[in-house]
Amino acid sequence: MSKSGDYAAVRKDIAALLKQPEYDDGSAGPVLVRLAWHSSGTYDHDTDTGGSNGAGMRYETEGGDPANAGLQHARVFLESVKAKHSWITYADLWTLAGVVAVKEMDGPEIKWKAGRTDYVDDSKLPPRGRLPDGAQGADHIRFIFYRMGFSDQEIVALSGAHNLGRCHSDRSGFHGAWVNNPTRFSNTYFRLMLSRSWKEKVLDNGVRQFVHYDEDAEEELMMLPTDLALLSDPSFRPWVELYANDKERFFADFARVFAKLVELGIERDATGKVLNADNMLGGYHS
Ligand code: DDH
Repeated sequence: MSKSGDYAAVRKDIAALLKQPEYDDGSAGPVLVRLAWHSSGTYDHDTDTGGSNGAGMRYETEGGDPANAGLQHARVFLESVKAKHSWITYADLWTLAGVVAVKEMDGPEIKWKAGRTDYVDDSKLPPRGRLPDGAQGADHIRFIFYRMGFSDQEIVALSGAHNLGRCHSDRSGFHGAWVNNPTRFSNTYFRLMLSRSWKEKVLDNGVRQFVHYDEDAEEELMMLPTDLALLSDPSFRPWVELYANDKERFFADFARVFAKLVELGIERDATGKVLNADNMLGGYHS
């Protein structure tokens, strides 16, 4: 057990569990990044509902949402960290794990602040259906991400996370990785999107995606219909081109926007103290 508030100790233990020789590409990193994103990406700006506060994926309504299939692996990986540092909230642990994983996979340093609560406020629960559907196009992407308060540029920067990890037929129905080295953060996703020819493929399960095969590659690479919508949309495309050509700029923008993502719905005072955590906890105990 570490001293309450020793986030450096938590970061160290998250970094130490990333190597998982028996799992996927040998790393828990990508699925931890997805856990941080899905715990935050239910946020709705207008109604101030959803977001990482409450760590709702611990419960069936959100945890059992088909959009979150597979994320139990990420939560199980983190249980040993939670056991050792029981003072940290799940909401903080899940978002911090994504931030640490990006950095450990050679990505940018992302600013992260503590203070999220695990108190479940029933009036803030997100309905299912708030996360994006990879089978759709640009209108859908905008509908989902504008709801959280992101711009077109921010949407493209965030999508660069698909440089990490892979699709699993038994989770989303899609299959394969976007890049050849899916445990190293880079701008390769944007470069491949622009430079390869993507052919439509209907998988045995009826799911439609796009694929490309390089002669010297170990496996066929893939893109979701939503990924390629970034190419065909005139307002998204210039950002794809910028990030493909300027890795530093992509890293800087990704770091800023991911930090914004994990802050959705978290209200802080000028000192950074979370306002909608202590108040709720107070109510909870009374
Ligand atoms: Fe994603 N994503 N994502 N994604 N995502 C999947 C995997 C991963 C969409 C669909 C899928 C973001 C945006 C979108 C990661 C991070 C981020 C899978 C495959 C699907 C499907 C799941 C599976 O089968 O296991 C769609 C649609 C969008 C969209 O923008 C329209 C964003 C914004 C992020 C982020 O982190 C900021 C990561 C990492 C993975 C790899 C997970 C793994 O297990 O590996």
